[in-house]
Amino acid sequence: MSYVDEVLERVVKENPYEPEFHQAVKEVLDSLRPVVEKNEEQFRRDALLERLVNPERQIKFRVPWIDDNGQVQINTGYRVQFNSAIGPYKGGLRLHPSVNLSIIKFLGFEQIFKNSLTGLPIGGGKGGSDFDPKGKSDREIMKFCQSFMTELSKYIGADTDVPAGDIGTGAREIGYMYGQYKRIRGLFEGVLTGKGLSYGGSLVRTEATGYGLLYITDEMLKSNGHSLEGKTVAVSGAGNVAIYAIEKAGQLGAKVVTCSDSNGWVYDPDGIDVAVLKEIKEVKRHRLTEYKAYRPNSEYHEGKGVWTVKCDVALPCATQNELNLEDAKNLVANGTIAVAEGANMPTTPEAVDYLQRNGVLFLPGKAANAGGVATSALEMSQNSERLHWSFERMDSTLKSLMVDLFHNLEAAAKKYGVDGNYVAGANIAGFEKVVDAMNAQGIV
Ligand code: NDP
Ligand code: 2IT
Repeated sequence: MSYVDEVLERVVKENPYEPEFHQAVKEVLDSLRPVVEKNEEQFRRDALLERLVNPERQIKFRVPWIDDNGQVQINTGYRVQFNSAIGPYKGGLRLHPSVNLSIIKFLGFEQIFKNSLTGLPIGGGKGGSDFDPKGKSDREIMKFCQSFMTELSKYIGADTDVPAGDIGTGAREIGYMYGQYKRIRGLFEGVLTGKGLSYGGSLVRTEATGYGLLYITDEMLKSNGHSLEGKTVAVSGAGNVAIYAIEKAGQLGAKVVTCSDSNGWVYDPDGIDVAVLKEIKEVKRHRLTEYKAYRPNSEYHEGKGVWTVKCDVALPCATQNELNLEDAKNLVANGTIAVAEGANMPTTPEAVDYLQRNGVLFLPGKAANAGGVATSALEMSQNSERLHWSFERMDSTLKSLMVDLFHNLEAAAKKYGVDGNYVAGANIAGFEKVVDAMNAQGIV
């Protein structure tokens, strides 16, 4: 049995009931086969892949808080510190009722390679809780965040582990968590990113994931003889990533005709009005059912349906496994030329395979959504030098970083004989730097 297959088998056996984690590991290790085969003897002797798939540390804790009725509520908190070979652990905190160890481990594992691809000195980690922010009052959110940080603060720090936002964690939650960290540790330091601008946050961090997704998608299209100009785009999600993806797509001359939340989806033939979307989602924190009241020409549908709409480019920006084989077949039948993942692992393995076999350009999340964490790393730099960079400087740095990232993974794919396979290219390019650092630092 090959070394990769042996490790895959062990991962499934030793981590039962973690399907998302198995899925993420399998995708990465499968595409690393050409690299592993070249170094099989050394990697096996050093148990390199076993060390890569085993988190350095995983922390699970109780989060008690009191709701507005005086009832004590209990949630579970997680922080998985996966790999610190190239820098302090870095990755978001997800607040969603679906959160469990499998989801945090898949996200943390992906983060190792994503962070490496940015070219910046950040290791991989992820955390979160099964807390559901929906329907909670502002005070309940604050109480949860304070209790969560009371425990988490023991394990993080500006030079050790720097969390940020993810699903359910935005500027409001980061603010409450930062306040509690400062109160407990007495340190005003860059321990979280995605902070507000008045207390150490960076310009462009809010926009970074969505903007970065569009910069790299445009570069991929150009490299293949197309461009975003004049294209019709389908986006799923209506959160931080989706909103700024829609905004930048418009600025680059494309028209986005869909968005969605967990209840339903919107089709706007004239193009999603991003100001309306921000008003509904960022200001009012309401549901997409309201969109039609602002835009009478649009349609609202219950359930799932974004991928049935005819589009040139599809950008899944909601959550894992939201684009399946049937959706991929719809996209191919509708003539879609490119899919780029704004979310983490939104496309199922069968769907990725179908898209690639049918000639659709496919850019995986660890490359396509890396602009968010890259900008977080630049927020860390600004905090360390106690300076603040301009919007223009941040935006142009983000853009050139995404363009370089694309060419690096394109070159890595070519080097290993899988030209045009950007999944393999991203995994290989991300892996090479991490392995080099792990080898240099000995068996730890
Ligand atoms: P938000 O919480 O801001 O928005 C999430 C959006 O996705 C909402 O519209 C939400 O709908 C929808 N959604 C979430 N879970 C589900 C689900 N189970 N089924 C259907 N719809 C769902 O999160 P972000 O925009 O920050 O994150 C979106 C994705 O992007 C995630 O995969 C995240 O890991 C990834 N990502 C985020 C980065 C960032 O900087 N924020 C960076 C890189 C990746 P509803 O409101 O109904 O729940
Ligand atoms: O998935 C991700 O890359 C994020 N949620 C952002 C992490 C970060 O540290 O900015």
